[in-house]
Amino acid sequence: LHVEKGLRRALEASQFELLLQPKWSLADCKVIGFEALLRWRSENDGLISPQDFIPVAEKTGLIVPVGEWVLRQTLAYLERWNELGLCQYGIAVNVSPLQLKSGQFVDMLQHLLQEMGIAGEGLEVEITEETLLDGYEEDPRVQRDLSRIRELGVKIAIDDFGTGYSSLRYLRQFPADIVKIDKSFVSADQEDLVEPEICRAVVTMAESLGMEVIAEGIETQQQRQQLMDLGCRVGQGYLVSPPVSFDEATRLLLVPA
Ligand code: G
Ligand code: G
Ligand code: MN
Ligand code: NA
Repeated sequence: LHVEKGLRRALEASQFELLLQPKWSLADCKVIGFEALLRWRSENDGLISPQDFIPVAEKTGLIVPVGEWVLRQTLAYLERWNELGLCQYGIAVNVSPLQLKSGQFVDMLQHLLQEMGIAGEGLEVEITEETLLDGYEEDPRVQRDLSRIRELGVKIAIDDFGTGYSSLRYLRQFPADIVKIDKSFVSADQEDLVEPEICRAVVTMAESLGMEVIAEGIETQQQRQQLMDLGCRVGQGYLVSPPVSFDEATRLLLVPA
């Protein structure tokens, strides 16, 4: 109840901040796009991670307005970059299962793109493998929603891939453009890849299906090199950058390191 009240106030008092984490080319570490990651700066409890408030937002239905705020903010960022001539950079947003199940997500997405005059091509939607596994066969609406999202030009990425205990052959049934290898296979406390065989299998399978692969959680040069050797081309992780503010992200694009 405490968190629910806080979330309502956060929406009114704009206590949310949407950080951006770069996605980069493994070969030269050049930034090619971003993932939007939400933060809540609470008056009483400081910075709260989405892991701690998204579940409450889902239970209370507040995930719908929170999700709308995230989308609006993302489109506002893209609009700003368009004005600065930085229109080749896209942003991926995380969408929770409850947002999809609310049945309002795609209508809202379509409406906001129209209202703000932004092309869907600048946007990606990240949906976890678990959500896809749960929803895809049982709920025909999820399938229809995914098709509609792609018709808007928006790309679909399967997030946290490999954690949903699905076998690789499930990959072919999802209408996705991008597969994100979960960071648990990439980094832990050592220097090398944790599960090179799994990374290789995902890369091979995704390539044969014409999907792009992004490796998450890259923290060391060794991991970057090993992933390149496995045929992976794009990555994300602290090695190049943690999630940063919009201004910092824009600076990265205007003044490349
Ligand atoms: O940034 P990070 O560690 O702290 O994110 C923690 C979890 O919260 C991740 O699983 C991430 O996908 C999720 N998350 C981050 N931002 C959002 C968001 O805007 N919406 C939803 N639904 N989940 C998010
Ligand atoms: O579940 P999802 O993949 O959407 O969330 C990404 C999460 O991973 C975020 O919480 C983000 O802050 C975190 N993250 C990003 N880069 C790294 C990294 O290099 N190492 C670790 N351990 N976590 C990372
Ligand atoms: Mn994600
Ligand atoms: Na992920």
